[in-house]
Amino acid sequence: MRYTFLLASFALAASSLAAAAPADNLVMNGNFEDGKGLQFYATTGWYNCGKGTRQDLNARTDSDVLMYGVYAATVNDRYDAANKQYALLTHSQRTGYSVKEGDVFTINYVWRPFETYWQMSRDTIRFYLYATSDDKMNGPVVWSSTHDSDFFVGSPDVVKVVSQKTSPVTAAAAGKRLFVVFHGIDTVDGVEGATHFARVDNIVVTVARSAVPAKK
Ligand SMILES: [Ca+2]
Ligand SMILES: [Ca+2]
Repeated sequence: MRYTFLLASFALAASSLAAAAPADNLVMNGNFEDGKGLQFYATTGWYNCGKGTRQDLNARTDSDVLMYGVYAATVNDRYDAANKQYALLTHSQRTGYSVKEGDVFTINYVWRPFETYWQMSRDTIRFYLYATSDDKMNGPVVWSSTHDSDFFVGSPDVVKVVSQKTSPVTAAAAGKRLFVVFHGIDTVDGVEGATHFARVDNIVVTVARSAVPAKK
């Protein structure tokens, strides 16, 4: 009887563990908890490909508006449209995943504005997934999918959950490495000016094979 109970308990524990295990997240350190400092060079997995590519800027914060765990990414909305340069703080990661034709990715994350330093009716979070012909971060793009969050509505004390699906990977990108980039963007002017901040956390990017072959 006791043995059966133990077995049942073990089975339950094992199934709970399986259920609790996250789907295969293609992003390393998507919760920003790994690292030995706040800067990009001290935050595991993340590189600043933003304007100036300064790795001494803060990739994450451990103060003010915390979300999950101790750290969250800090982003801003500055995008130099004239020069097509990303925001000053632009998190990028060369994942360990090689894309396949027809792959569709699901992007999940949470975010919130940083108090009043975010323009609710014009600033959003932008995620950009892509692959390049030479597998270099700034190489020729052969497939990409861009996704903006909605504008933030409601109390900035409540985090918003975002879940979006990319377009299918095209044949031209098959076998190339997946890059994940995100930053804030001012949808109205997107140019230099006052800098507005927000927080992003718990990024999970998973892959599902598309039922529909990608267009060639
Ligand atoms: Ca976190
Ligand atoms: Ca703005």
